Amino acid sequence: IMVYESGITQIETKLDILNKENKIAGRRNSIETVKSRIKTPQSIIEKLEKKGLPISFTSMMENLNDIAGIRVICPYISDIYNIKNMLLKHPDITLIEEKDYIKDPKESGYRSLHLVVEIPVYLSESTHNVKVEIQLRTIAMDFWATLEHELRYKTTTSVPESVRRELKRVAENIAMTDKEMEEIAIELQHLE
Ligand code: 0O2
Repeated sequence: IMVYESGITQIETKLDILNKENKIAGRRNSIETVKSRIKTPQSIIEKLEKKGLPISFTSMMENLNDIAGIRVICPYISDIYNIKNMLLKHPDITLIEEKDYIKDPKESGYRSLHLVVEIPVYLSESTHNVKVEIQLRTIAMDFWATLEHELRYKTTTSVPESVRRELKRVAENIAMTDKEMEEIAIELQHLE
């Protein structure tokens, strides 16, 4: 767990440096908030069981990519791709997997960019390549995902089809608003 926490810290530091650099250069902040978490043992066991995988330390290390998770919340959609490109330029970061749920939203309406990256963590006598899942999304996407997660994932009864459709419709409205806000921001930039 300490190694996973160190992986998170290293990526958080990279994001923090980017923010500071933007500030000094007088550019607007491309990161609104950064949240991180380590998956709980209970949640790790549940995920391995769900996938029909053995419950062991090796199985966890080999099969789960989201033990260490970072969520980066950005003002605009373009910020998401800028941050991705910036992170992937770092020689110590290797992209393992990318799922672009902004270009191809999930059936539920969920939108985010998911990256699984590997980063080396140097201990006194060994080096561990740690996988970290980075979820990048806008403030609007985060608003939807947070409330939908609470409503859908955590309910014990299954969500009726009509409610699923409603949630998807709301996600589409939000996506439209995201695009409109970015267009306004670009228009204002051109005036400067
Ligand atoms: P938690 O508590 O957020 O960690 P994989 O993880 O790749 O083995 P899967 O399902 O293919 O499994 O991964 P996917 O879809 O790339 O990402 C899973 C995570 O994305 C979820 O984590 C959620 O955080 C988020 N997510 C995916 N779909 C939805 C959705 O429809 N609504 C919301 N609100 N979030 C979603 P966990 O593990 O479910 O939980």
